[in-house]
Amino acid sequence: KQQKSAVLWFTGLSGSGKSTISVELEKLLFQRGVHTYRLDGDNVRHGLNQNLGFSNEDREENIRRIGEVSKLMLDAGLLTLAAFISPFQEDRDQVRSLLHKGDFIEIYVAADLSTCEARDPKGLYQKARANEIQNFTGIDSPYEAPESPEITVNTDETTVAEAAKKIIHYLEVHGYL
Ligand code: GGZ
Repeated sequence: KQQKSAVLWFTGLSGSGKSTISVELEKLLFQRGVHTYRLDGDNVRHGLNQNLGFSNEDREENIRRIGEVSKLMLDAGLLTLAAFISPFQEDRDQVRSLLHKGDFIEIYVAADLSTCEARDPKGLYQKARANEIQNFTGIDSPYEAPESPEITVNTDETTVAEAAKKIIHYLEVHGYL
C-alpha cells in the first residue's frame, strides 16, 4: 500500500512535549516502513533560520520558511513531522493554506504552563522569570492555542507513548497509513 504524504504540525508551549512525542511517533512510523522527516528547532534554527530570533516578526518568518520546507518534503513524498511552538494562529493557518486540504494535520500538544515550567528541561523558564531572557512564550510572549486542531494530546494527563498511539490511530482512521 502506497503511503500518503502529509505534514504533521505540532504546536504547543516550550516543554509541552512536542519534540519528545514527534521522536516517539517517528519510531512507530519507522517500524511500519513509513518514510518520515522530522523538523525541529535543532535542525532548523541552527541552520536555515539561524538569522532569526524570537520577536513576533522573526517567529512569523521562522514558521513561514518551515511551512515552505514542509511543502518541499511533502512533494518528496515524506510524512513530515514539524515541531515548533508556532504560537500564532494566523501563521499556522498560513502554512495550512500553502497545502492541499488533508495534507496539513495540526496537532495541539496541550500542557498547563505550570506543568511546562515545572519540567523546564533547559532552565529557560527560570531564566525568563529572572528576566535573563525576553519574549519567552507563555511568560512575556503570547501563545494562541489552536482553534480547531485535527488532534489534541494533553501531556498533563497522557504519557508520550499514549500520545503517539493516539496520533497513529488518527492516521489509520483517516487513511494516511
Ligand atoms: C520561546 C525559546 C525562546 C523564547 C529560546 N521563547 O524548549 P526548547 O527551547 O527546546 O524549544 C524552544 C525553542 C522555540 O523555538 P521555535 O522555533 O519552536 O519557536 S517559534 O515557533 O515560536 O518560532 C526553546 C527555545 O527555542 N527558546 N528562546 N524567547 N522559546
